[in-house]
Amino acid sequence: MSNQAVTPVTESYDENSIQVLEGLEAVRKRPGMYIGSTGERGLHHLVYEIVDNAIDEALAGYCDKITVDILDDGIIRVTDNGRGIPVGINPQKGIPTVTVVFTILHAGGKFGGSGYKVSGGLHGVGASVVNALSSWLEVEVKDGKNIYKQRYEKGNTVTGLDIIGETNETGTTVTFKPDPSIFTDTTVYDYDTLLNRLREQAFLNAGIRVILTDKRTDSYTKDRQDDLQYDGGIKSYVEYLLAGIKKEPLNSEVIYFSGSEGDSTAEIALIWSTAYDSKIMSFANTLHTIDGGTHETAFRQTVARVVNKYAHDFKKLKESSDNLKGEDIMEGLVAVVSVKLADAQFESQTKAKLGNTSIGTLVRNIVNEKLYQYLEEHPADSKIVIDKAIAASNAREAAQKARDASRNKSGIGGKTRMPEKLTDCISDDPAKTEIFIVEGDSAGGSAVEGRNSTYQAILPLWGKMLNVEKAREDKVYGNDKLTPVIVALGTGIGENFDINKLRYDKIVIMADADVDGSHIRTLLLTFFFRYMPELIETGHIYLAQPPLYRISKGKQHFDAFTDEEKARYIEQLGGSADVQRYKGLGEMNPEQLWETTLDPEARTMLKVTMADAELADATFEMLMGEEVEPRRRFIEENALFATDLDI
Ligand code: 1YM
Repeated sequence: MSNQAVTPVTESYDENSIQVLEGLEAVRKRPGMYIGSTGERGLHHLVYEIVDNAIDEALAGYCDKITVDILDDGIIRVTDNGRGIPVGINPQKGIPTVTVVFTILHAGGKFGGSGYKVSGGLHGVGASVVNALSSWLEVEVKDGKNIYKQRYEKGNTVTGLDIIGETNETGTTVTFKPDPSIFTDTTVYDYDTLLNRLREQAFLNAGIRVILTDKRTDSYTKDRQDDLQYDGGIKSYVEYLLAGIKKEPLNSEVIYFSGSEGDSTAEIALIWSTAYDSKIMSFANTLHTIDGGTHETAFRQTVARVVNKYAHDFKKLKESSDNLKGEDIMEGLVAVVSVKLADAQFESQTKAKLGNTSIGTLVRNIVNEKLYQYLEEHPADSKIVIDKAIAASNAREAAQKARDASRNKSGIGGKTRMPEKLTDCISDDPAKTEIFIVEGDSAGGSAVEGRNSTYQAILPLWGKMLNVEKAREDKVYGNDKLTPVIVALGTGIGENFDINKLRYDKIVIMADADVDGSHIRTLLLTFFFRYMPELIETGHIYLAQPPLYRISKGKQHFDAFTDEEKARYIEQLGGSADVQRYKGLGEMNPEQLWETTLDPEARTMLKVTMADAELADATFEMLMGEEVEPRRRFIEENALFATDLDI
């Protein structure tokens, strides 16, 4: 193996290197202008710039494998099996093209040429910027005959383009060490940050194989390796996103369209899911356009238009009914929109928003034609999508009504209109009043008759409650069981919660000691925990404890809350007594209910606490799981997680 310099290089490189130095000095002076920041983002950005060149080579059809190795000492090595950066003398500069690529600012792939760079780079300035900001950088090019190598330090050529061996392979390897005097925050690469970006690239460029390996000897991600190749492209991306949100698909498969117009192409993949929000990712030249832009807007508008048109054309909506709103049609939608175009115009420095109007037209045309056709050809899928949008629309309207109701001023005297089912107390002194949330209408009736009407309000609830953990906020607002509770308490919920507006001192949940009662208790508490935690923290929530037995002998009688108590009372009464089992709140008469459960002098209540908020939260997290069975068991087995005696 020889170590000879390529002759023409040594001749002309001195004079050209002066010009080179001037160019790259600007990059070192103001690195932020070229890579956005010198923080962690900028550090990672260096890798993307080099990888982008390899991806361009892959998109040109000459390369199908790219490796990225994280080495010790903050060093990165990127290799591809493309043609290799040209090593011949560049006629304008008189030095090898590869040297131009690494040492002259703005020397990109197709300078002066016709094509365009499709893979993204934040500022598209490429290899020379990475070189300028590296302590050293080495490039190796294999051209099928020789292996060439050149080394640079802080952007300066320090060797000629040497031939260091022979080969019958082709490709480019770039190894660099980011300059710690530039990247003063950190020069430590994060595996997952690189992985995310490379995975994105692998999805957006179907078929390209990208292998990331952590070869550092001292890294908590040491020896990790990801081999990324997605022949399904953005279709696979949508499947990946769907798996990430852990929701079920509503369509039988990912829907995919693509089209092109002149130099521009657009690809769209989408699926509806059971999720309550949407996940729409848009890309322009493989750059994630976080703020969307013309391509994403066109997508959203046209999906809404097409679904509405189909729904009307095929009588899935009543003729008289309004169009479904875009936001309702978007509910549960998971989609990737990827466009590639020659002259991408971004509305901001960060390339977060695409501005080209022509690409909007392309996306609109594709979705108009192909989504409509898809809906026509898949009537079962279409019905599910439309039903989901109608459900979203109903939920939204119900939520609005409930929100209006909870803020509703009657217009006369500005007082909030109370729920119909509420039998309020006479006093409006929030320090003295109590509200009993009672399971079932009949128990509610007895409670109304048996209560102290000055201080005690009764609100009956009936039927199965909604599981707050499984519901979205608007469903909570719109739920006909919970709305009266929210309105009666007066505080509002979530962000709008205001404890100063609380209308009662004690909020007492009154439910039977059976499975249904336990269900209602747990769900109400879940609701309070999630939306009004302050009520628990400040000790306003109680559980009524109706007794299980009445033990009587002659004129004497006792109520027992447990079997042990029952046994004790029987003994007290001389070993024999009448034992009556209370079957449930609904079967108590008003007097019994007062004596056992309502009378502040005689009743037993449990105060709900958040003694260990973290534990409670973990419990709710568990309840939140997708699996119904463990949750059902929990609800049945746990009367509650809280409880202080309060007599
Ligand atoms: C590890 C980084 O840079 N690969 C790479 C870069 C180029 C080519 C091939 C290439 C491009 C062309 C022709 C062309 C570049 N070439 C240039 C320039 N991998 C990596 N692989 N032949 C080879 O675009 O026509 C810039 S990048 F300017 F020299 F053509």
